[in-house]
Amino acid sequence: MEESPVLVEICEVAPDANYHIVTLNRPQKLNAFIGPLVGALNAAFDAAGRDKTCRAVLLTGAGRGFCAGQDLSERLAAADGTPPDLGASLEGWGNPLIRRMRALPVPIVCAVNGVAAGAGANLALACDIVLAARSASFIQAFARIGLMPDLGGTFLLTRLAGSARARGLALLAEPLSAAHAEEWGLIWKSVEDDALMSEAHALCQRFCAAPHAALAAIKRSIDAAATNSLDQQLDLERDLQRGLGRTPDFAEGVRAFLGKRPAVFGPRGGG
Ligand code: LHQ
Repeated sequence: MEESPVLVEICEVAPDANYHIVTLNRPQKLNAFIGPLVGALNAAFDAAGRDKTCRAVLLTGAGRGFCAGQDLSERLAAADGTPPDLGASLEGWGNPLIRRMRALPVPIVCAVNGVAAGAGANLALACDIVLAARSASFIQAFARIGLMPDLGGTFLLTRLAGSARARGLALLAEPLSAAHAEEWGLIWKSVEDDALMSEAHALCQRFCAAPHAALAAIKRSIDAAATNSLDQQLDLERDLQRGLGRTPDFAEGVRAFLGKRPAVFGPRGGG
């Protein structure tokens, strides 16, 4: 029987707190996207959203690559002379995937274990905390084959790296090392290859004990800041902070601070 193109493992940290490990699993093709893989990936994020004990998602790739973007052999094989409708692919699974990831109320930690190319690079950039192995690289490979960045790449790259670097990366389609990606602010950190997974797991474990509603509000507000005016953002911060001030986690955080002890935050609840 063929192996599943996406593996999901649930790592339980406490009875009411776990994280989901989502592994792209077509290592022989550097985890390039095919229909069943993207279907399973969308389903994996849906499941993480539904699981009220899930406090983080760890996304990584099996084998030596993270993800090489759309499987180009699938595209070509499907063409019977009629060009493919890439817009339909984006409408059908690509855009919903990025929207799901950004709407997920828990952090997504991406462990980029090897090359991240094309839509695979932008899948990584759409995560909340991106760790990359020193040997990994990011390639906005699209222009090499007559395409432009998708999966939010033009939005994410411009905001993360600035427009000069976004233009260079997209127009030249050259590999960017993990160290450079960190230096340019595209990712959180590049780490030694053999430390990648342990660092990613440690972050997810930490999120399992973190105040859930605060993390969800941080994720939401930082995303909103990309397009909000300062006035809109101030209003949003007021509203979200008002809600957070009423949570048991805030009360516990303050008690713990005053008592000079570590805080013990509650479960994810309905958020
Ligand atoms: C692949 C692929 C691949 C098939 C490696 N397809 N087989 C469009 C439509 C809709 C929505 C989403 O977004 C998009 C936009 C896109 O994502 S378009 C695709 C953009 N991606 C690329 O153009 C990357 C193509 N791949 C490469 O340039 C290289 O493979 C990289 C630089 C990623 C890695 O190079 P190497 O380390 O030298 O590995 P390799 O090239 O030998 O690849 C290993 C195998 O994986 C090989 O198969 P084989 O059977 O010969 O061992 C490749 O053919 C296969 N592979 N990427 N995208």
